[in-house]
Amino acid sequence: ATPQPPTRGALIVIEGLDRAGKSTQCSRLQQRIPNSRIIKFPDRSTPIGQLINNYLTSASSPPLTDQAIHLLFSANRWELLPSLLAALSAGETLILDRYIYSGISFSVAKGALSYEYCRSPDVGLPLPDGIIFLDLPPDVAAERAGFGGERYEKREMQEKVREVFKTVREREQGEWTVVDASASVEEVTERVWAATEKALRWARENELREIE
Ligand code: NYM
Ligand code: MG
Repeated sequence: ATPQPPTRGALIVIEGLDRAGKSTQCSRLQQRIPNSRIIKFPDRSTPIGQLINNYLTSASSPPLTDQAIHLLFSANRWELLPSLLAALSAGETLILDRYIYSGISFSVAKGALSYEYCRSPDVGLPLPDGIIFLDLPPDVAAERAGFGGERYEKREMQEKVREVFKTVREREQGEWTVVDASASVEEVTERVWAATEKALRWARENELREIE
């Protein structure tokens, strides 16, 4: 018989505001899913990622315009695309800590860029098999650890981002699951896992699609 190519890996996205518990949930998933890897966006290790890091830590002077930083966040995803696709077709499951949905939500929340403008540079990237949104009111998030010094880590900004994320969930294709991230870590873990099992099943039976 002809050797069969390996089943593709799944593309799973964890989204949420700063301090919603994304990193914890990503590493729990990674431990639970064989042959899986976490990819964090922004990936600050690349040259584009370093520009993004400078912007977030206010080290770029004068600061980049809203358009410029928005396009860099997207370019940071496009530069990783070949390695993401190679991993998926080799059967590796990718757990993304943020993706285009953070890209749209944070940039729209700043007030000057339209929704359509913000989503357009990401059109053509792979569509996730499942998107899990860890929902946490910003006041609860602030109590958890207090915001750090990075740009966007302000209460009013986080409130706006949370609002835009609601629109994103209504408008963006893909299988969305909202998990109340104020529940205990164990409860959140179980709900995230239930959504992930669905995504893993979906990925076994369906080809990878592109964001339209
Ligand atoms: N962020 C993240 C964006 O504004 N656009 C994007 O496309 C992505 C992926 O960067 N406050 C924002 C959200 C965060 C900040 O992310 C840094 P992290 O996960 O805290 O390193
Ligand atoms: Mg952060």
